[in-house]
Amino acid sequence: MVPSSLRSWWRSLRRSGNADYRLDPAEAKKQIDRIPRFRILVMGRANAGKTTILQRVCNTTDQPEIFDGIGERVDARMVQGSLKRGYHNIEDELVFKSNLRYVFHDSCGFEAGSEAEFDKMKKFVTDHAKATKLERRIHAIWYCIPLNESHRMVTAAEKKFFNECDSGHVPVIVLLTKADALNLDAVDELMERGYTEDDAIKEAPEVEKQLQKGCLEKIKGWLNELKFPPQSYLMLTGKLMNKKAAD
Ligand SMILES: Nc1nc2c(ncn2[C@@H]2O[C@H](COP(=O)(O)OP(=O)(O)O)[C@@H](O)[C@H]2O)c(=O)[nH]1
Ligand SMILES: [Mg+2]
Repeated sequence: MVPSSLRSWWRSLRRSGNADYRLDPAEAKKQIDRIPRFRILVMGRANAGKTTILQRVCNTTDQPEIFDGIGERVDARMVQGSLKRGYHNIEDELVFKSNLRYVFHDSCGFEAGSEAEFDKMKKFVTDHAKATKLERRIHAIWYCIPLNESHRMVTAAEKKFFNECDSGHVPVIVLLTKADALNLDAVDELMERGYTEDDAIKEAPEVEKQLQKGCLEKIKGWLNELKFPPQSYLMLTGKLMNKKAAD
């Protein structure tokens, strides 16, 4: 059974639906301490910034160690080699030595459009969402959407996932990554309006905030229409990507 306080935490996450939402660190710690290992499925297209977030959360720049579904170590080079060929296994557990409390699964594969990979991901979500043993369950899904490609923020892959994948009670949180790319967009926009480069750089943070807000609204507009919309959205700005916030 899921402890009731954990359920109420999920409910509060669901209710918040707010990009600025941050759990009080003390409360987060209390909840996380209830679970021996926090298991998270990380999704998002290649280069969305998935590995970077996991490293940030685990306070490391190391690559994760990889174990297969029965706890045998998988040679990292093999996985990287096979990753290129598209044989990455969602069941593999990614663990960082620096923080053994987290176990990550990387969905890498279905975003490229393969129906078989999508079905595998969906089965993984359904199986692990229902798992009766808390230890085997996935506790959250983090769906990374990068903001550096403004023309393709929400692609067919995101639409398919949020239309077809019912994660049950497992919260899906959209992480908006690479928000810093919008700073450059803001500078460009100001220079197009006739600002000098220096003035544009000075004024950029304000415009950057508006661009962030605009991206968030657009993404919410697209995803909240779908059958299984995310529970919440989190903009990973510089502030949130720094070490203290990552804790
Ligand atoms: N500008 C910027 N680059 C990022 C950010 N996060 C990741 N990157 C870069 O994007 C590339 C892909 O990141 P990675 O975490 O490997 O993506 P993954 O393929 O989803 O695991 C790397 O070169 C990262 O350094 C970010 O927040 N801002
Ligand atoms: Mg990666």
